[in-house]
Amino acid sequence: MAQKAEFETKQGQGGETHQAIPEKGPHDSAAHLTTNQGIRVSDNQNSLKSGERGPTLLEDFVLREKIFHFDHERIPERIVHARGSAAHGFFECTESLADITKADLFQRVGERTPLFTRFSTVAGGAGSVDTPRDVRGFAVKFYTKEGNWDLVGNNIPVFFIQDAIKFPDLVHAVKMEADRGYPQAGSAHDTFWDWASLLPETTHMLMWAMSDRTIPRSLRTIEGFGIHTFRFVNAKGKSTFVKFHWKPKLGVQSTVWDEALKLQAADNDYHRRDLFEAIDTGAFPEWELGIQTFDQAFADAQPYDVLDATKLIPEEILPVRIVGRMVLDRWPDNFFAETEQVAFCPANIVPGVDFSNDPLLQGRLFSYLDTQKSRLGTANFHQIPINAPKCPVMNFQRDGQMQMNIPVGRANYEPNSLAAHGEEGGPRECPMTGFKTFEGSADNDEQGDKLRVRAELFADHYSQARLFWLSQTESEQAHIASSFVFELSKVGLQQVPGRMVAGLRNVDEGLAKRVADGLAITLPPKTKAARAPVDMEPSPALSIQKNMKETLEGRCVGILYADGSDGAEIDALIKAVTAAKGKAVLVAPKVGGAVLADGSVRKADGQLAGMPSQIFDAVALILSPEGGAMLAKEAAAVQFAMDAFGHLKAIGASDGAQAVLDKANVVLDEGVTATGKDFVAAAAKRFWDREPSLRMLA
Ligand code: HDD
Repeated sequence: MAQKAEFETKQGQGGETHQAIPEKGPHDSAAHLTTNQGIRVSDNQNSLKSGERGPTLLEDFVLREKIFHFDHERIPERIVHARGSAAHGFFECTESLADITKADLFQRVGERTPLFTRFSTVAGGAGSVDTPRDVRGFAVKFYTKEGNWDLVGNNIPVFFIQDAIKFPDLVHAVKMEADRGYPQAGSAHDTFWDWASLLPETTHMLMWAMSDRTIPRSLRTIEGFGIHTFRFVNAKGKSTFVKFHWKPKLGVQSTVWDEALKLQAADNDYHRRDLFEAIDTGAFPEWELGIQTFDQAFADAQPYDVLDATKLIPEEILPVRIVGRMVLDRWPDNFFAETEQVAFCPANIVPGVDFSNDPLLQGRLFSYLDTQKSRLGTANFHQIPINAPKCPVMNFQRDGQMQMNIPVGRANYEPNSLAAHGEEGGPRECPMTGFKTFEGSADNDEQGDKLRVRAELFADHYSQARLFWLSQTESEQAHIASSFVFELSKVGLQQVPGRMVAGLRNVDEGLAKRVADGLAITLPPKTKAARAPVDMEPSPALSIQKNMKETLEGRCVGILYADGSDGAEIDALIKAVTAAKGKAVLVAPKVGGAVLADGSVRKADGQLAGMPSQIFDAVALILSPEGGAMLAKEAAAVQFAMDAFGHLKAIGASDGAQAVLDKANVVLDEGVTATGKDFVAAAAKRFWDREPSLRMLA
């Protein structure tokens, strides 16, 4: 019987693979499978049974431990920003800021500080798609020599609310509805718009949320913002207000709405895969760090309050000074250990950086530390490797669940006189170099009374929403108006769309009318503004289209070919795309490839049915007349061309592709070219002018 069991064990293990791995010798323990107690496991395929067909035995500690650990693998996901992707990298100081901050990472040009950056969507769960219309989180943990500094921002420079006390309402309203459990990862539903339409302070951020900023092409092409006004403090104790900006090297790039929707079906992990592949191939994503710095006199002269997180400072008024760069050059070794367990907190600052009295920021200082305790389960979450500072950590905090350190000696209190008597006394305060909170109160001269109020200028909810609107191109305005229509069209509560449009009349009458028309509702009376808006000069820096970089770098070209295609034409295009630092991907009806005109077989990177054109920035169709005629009867090929055209992308086509283009209603314009030089130039752009001929926009 025993012999039989042994025989069955080996069979059950899937034969050859098991046999092919030689068992290591007794001294080579690294490769041995063990339990968590270090006991070597002889059989990882069969549980311990009473007899060949008998019940499994409770005694089986190998089975019990394995299942026990598995049962507890998941931790609570983040209450917001649950879906995220992250990478390691470094910050390099390119300009010394010693005059305005003593923060060590900004002192010496060329010095690098390791960091870990996590991007996220906000509303969806951890397993939700990458491309819903949503704000993107942009959180950076700098492991400085003086401790960790977390800059926890978003890809939009303003926020929905002015006071942290409203955050739980925002999150409850936007996440899936309490009774029905949907929608996942989207704001186009009753509760979000019910709440938002009742709160005029959301208007400015809503304008951004309805713009193409919330449907980014890639995480590599989003801006990042610290949003709040922070402080820098220099060695003399002087404070300077500062706002932080991350500017992507590749410029800001977004998708169009229909493309974003189709991407959800084409690839759930579109942004995660894109980030992974960029790092994997050595095309390291890069951002510049910029700052806007100002003093109290500047703040006092603005028509808005710099402590109000629903306001920005236009770059044209206060230019952004580039002081460093961030490069992401290493994918995490383990998703859970690093991306999931990383714990950001805006309260993590270093000497030389300090907070302002922004009431949104002040509330955040509590929330993040608090949430990590329920998410990571212990007050010792700072000891998890991804969260641990890379400088010494020494204090008298002790014990707690999952304590990983073994402090030695008796010194667990302070002050103590143990050192004077030959024992280890432990660390001491550092009055000279330790963190000191900035003492000045220039921005808080009303301290004293306890008031549940907001400062006067916070009541202006529309001036900057209008500034944003007026700064957009015609095409961007059409996208914003259409997004409002789309989102409000999903709202069933009768009272909500009109209420929203009534508020938009304070932003722009034309916008309000377009949204009302798009919903086929009568234009409601204007909402009375709590404070009359002021006129601000448009800021071209707030437009994506006005600032797009015409570059193929980091962009991806899909080349569709089939039996009979010209191999030389394919090769020439791959060469030209690669020379322009783009990536060429070969798509054929069958993944094994196609037989080219010269009889050779060219393998594809992907099958047509699994690689629709929305995953590319531009497409080329290199087809023989026979291949073109064949693919004109293939819906996926026709859709490939039709979507590329509809998503305003460049299309390079050989003569033989004409039948597919005709079927796809692709008409000639400056974005539709032959597959040579002109196409490579066109592939670096989007053709916004094409859009009005293709879809009805509000
Ligand atoms: Fe927050 C996570 C960004 C306001 C409470 N937030 C979180 C993350 C980002 C932001 C990027 C994900 C970090 C990661 O990748 O792990 N949050 C912002 C920005 C805000 C903001 C830019 C406004 C300017 N947040 C905000 C407020 C509160 C919170 C006002 C509460 C009072 N945020 C949280 C949180 C989260 C969080 C519940 C969820 C998971 C976590 O913290 O670690 O504490």
